[in-house]
Amino acid sequence: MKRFPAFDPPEYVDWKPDPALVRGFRSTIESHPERAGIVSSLTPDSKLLLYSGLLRARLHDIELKRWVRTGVISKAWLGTGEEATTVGPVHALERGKDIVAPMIRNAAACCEMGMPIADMLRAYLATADSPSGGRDLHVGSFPHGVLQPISHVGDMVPVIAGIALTFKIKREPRVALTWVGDGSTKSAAAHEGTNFAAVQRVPAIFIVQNNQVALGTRLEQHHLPSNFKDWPASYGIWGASFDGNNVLDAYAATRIAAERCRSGQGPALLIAETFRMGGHATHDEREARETFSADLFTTWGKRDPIGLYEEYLKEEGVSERTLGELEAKVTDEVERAAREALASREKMPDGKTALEGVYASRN
Ligand SMILES: Cc1ncc(C[n+]2csc(CCOP(=O)(O)OP(=O)(O)O)c2C)c(N)n1
Ligand SMILES: [Mg+2]
Repeated sequence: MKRFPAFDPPEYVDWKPDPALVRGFRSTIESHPERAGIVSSLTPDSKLLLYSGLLRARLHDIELKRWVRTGVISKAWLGTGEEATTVGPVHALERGKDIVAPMIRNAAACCEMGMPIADMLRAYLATADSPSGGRDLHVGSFPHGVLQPISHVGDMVPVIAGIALTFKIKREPRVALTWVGDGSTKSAAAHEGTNFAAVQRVPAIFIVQNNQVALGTRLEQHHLPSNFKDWPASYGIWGASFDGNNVLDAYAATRIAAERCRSGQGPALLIAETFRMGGHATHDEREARETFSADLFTTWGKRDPIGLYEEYLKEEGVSERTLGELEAKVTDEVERAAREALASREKMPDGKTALEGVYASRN
């Protein structure tokens, strides 16, 4: 894809495929027969939809970064480098039926569940026609099956456990999914919610999104084991790890988890290993470079989830022209959404509307 020197992490600007990592992308899937079977049953179109999803996620974030740099907004929380951990799992769900609760770094879940990108961007502008009427930059849309994130990290875990419990009680073959940051796993709410889901055997998927950092605290400062591999067993539930920079691995692992949920086998705890290629938000990118060694950025920068997936698709016979056409389409979609959202700035909410929609009506 086109790289953006003004907005991309420096490691992405001149991104070149590393042959060993390109081979590794494929062998990660091939080394797991069940996942390999799921990937081989994907149609060429579904594989391209995953590619568009990754591009949409990246370009949405680039638009926000552009807005920060040009003074439209003061700050944005991005998912750069972690796109596959959001896009793969959402595509593995039954959209229109299942429910997701993205955290702010999983914004791409909104558009991949069908929300207009313009609405996602409007949330940052707090316009009257934004999803929460200007109340909050956290985005959700119940009709699209997307819960608006609660700012308190970890709190979506018990919410998702509760929604999954209703699916179980109503005997609906539906799945509820949320992502939990490595740091957020340390919250009481995440622990209570995961344990509740475990003992009630509800159809919930929890994805631990281990991007190696929580704000400015490195993983080893808040987590003594070197990874999360033992966590599913500690709750007595099924779990698996996937490569958080490999959209196909993320997709296949979630498909397996969702099928288990739908057939009444209880919740799943998936662990995604990935890396935050920027700051916690746009305000602390310099600090993030001090939090981690330059080597770590170099290592993970080579594993750009979009670059690696492009190489995979090319090996599968997808032409550069097809990739380019898709990129042009998604670019146009995001640029149009940005123009629409900016036009909404004429519609700022009246102060009194803050009192509306706080409580559900009785009728
Ligand atoms: C309960 C609670 N404590 C602290 C915060 C402030 N806070 C927001 S994001 C964050 C770090 C979360 O780290 P992690 O769960 O690893 O997610 P990441 O940002 O890395 O995606 C913190 C401490 C909060 N929002 N909620
Ligand atoms: Mg984290």
